[in-house]
Amino acid sequence: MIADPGTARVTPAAHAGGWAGFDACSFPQYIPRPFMNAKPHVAIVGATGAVGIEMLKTLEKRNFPVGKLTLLASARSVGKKLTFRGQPVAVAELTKDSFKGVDIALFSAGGAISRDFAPIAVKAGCVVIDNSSVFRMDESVPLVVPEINASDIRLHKGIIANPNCTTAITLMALYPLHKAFHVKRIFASSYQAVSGTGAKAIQELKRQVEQIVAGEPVTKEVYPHQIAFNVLPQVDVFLPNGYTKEEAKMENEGRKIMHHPAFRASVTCVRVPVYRAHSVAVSAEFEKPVTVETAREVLKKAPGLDVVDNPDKKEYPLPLYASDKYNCQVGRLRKDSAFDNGLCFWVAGDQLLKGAALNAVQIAEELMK
Ligand code: 2RA
Repeated sequence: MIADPGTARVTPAAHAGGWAGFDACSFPQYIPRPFMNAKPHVAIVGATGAVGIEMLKTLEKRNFPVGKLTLLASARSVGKKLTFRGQPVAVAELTKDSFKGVDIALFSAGGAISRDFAPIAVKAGCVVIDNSSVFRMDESVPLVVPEINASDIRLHKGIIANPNCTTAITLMALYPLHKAFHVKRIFASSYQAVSGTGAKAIQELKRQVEQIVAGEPVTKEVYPHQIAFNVLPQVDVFLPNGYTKEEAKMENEGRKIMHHPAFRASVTCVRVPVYRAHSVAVSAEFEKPVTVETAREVLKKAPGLDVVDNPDKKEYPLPLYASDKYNCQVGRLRKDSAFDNGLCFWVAGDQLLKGAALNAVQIAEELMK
């Protein structure tokens, strides 16, 4: 049985022997390969979605050595063509026979598709890099941010999970600080862009802004409330403890990625009328004393992270400028006034890239090493 990572809070004790306390999902049919094809056949499942399109662009931009490319989606996208290296590539329908000869499959088509098709792909001999939450807390599945725990990739049994976008962006700044000062707990609030919900939510924000400007009644299809000129303190569904699934992921996935079973996180996730890039305000408490200066030195050296922190010049990370960038940005560094060994910071990152497509392609790059 695979536990839904959003529904259970993982206790520190449950982590003691491994990544997590969930039942293992094993893939006995997976036969490890001695080496990866030097020019792998790559498939993108969910190729026409917001993340799928970014996966395609990222493979091209980073010159990933794609030998053959297969683009897969639901029947209604068949016939569409996407461009890769200047050539049109037709989208094919995802079926159980889609994975013959495929070496690496990047999945971003939602949890139900991953649950049904990832084991089929593994059985066909493919390594799956999955962007859904379905396998993240399964103890047989590495959950990876390459800048943090790339070595976990080697333990895969056919599936490697991409983390939740808000968690990945937060950890890009938190993990280097953890290595230096040992984090105990965080309190955080996220400011999440509508593209995290998907293409329909982008259209909803645009439509509502136009309706308001035109003095027309606002229509709602995606969110339960108007998102234009508003903020919604709900991302994903509520759990019995009052947190949402999105909020629970920060602690559960953070523990697994950082190999830090005692990590605590109390998070409020908020949807904001921003098209792209998530931001997170974090108050972190550490075991060791931390100063702004020592934290800045640590963060300056962190891979995949830019320090944008010049309050005198009103310079700090902004989602508008973090969009389309591979690196996350951190700023507003200050001593936390409520903790003895505390630091506040603000981190922003493109959730379609570091929170999804880029992270997946980075995992694929690690597989090639
Ligand atoms: C969101 N966490 O922003 C999602 C995207 N993966 O809602």
